[in-house]
Amino acid sequence: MIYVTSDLHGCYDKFMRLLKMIGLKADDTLYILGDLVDRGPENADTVIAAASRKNIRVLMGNHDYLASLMIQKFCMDDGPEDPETLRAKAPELWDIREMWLSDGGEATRAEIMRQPRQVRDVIRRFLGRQPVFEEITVNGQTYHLSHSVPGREKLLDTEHWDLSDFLFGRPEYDKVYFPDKILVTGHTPTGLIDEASAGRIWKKNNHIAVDCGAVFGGPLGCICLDTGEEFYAE
Ligand SMILES: [Mn+2]
Repeated sequence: MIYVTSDLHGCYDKFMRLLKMIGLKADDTLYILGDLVDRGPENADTVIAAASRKNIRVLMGNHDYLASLMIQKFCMDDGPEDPETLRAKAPELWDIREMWLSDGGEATRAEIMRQPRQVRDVIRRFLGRQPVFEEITVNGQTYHLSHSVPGREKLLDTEHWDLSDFLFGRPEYDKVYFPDKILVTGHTPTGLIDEASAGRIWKKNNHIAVDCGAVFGGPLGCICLDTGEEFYAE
């Protein structure tokens, strides 16, 4: 069976409950469409749990990309942490660091700094090396999986794709992109697509949006692509 979830954001307990709920077997695959870290309570454990299972495939989200870069630049030394010393390591990224910290990165940073250097390195490598999209076929139906997608015109213009389109893109949920392909994405909590769908997986116009806002108090949503069955770990 193929399962898809997204936007764990350090919600380790919900992640563990979801794994139990779906009963993930050795020959099943669970896709996580990015944003393993930031905002939530257990970011390091969430990454390690995902990285250590062969039947879990992770695609990169914007928070994973940024966390990987920030850990590499600012979190690998154990020396003094005064702002001047830190800033000197990568002055060109200092503003981005501030943005990351205020957008949920502080939770990840604090946890990462408590880990041995070797573990930090494993986490930042894992977060930084995942693919941004994957296309799969289940029961004859093709699915495009990624953290996000850009607008329809941009996605159809394959020559001008940019990495950031799949990390920060703004999907047009009111448009069918492909008549024969379903786009499965996270990144946008479903309550923002349609208020009535808050906390539930949203399906329409050959889109499936799976981010149910686990870190904002919603469940961690998951869909089985073979059966259509939905799972919600509270
Ligand atoms: Mn995101």
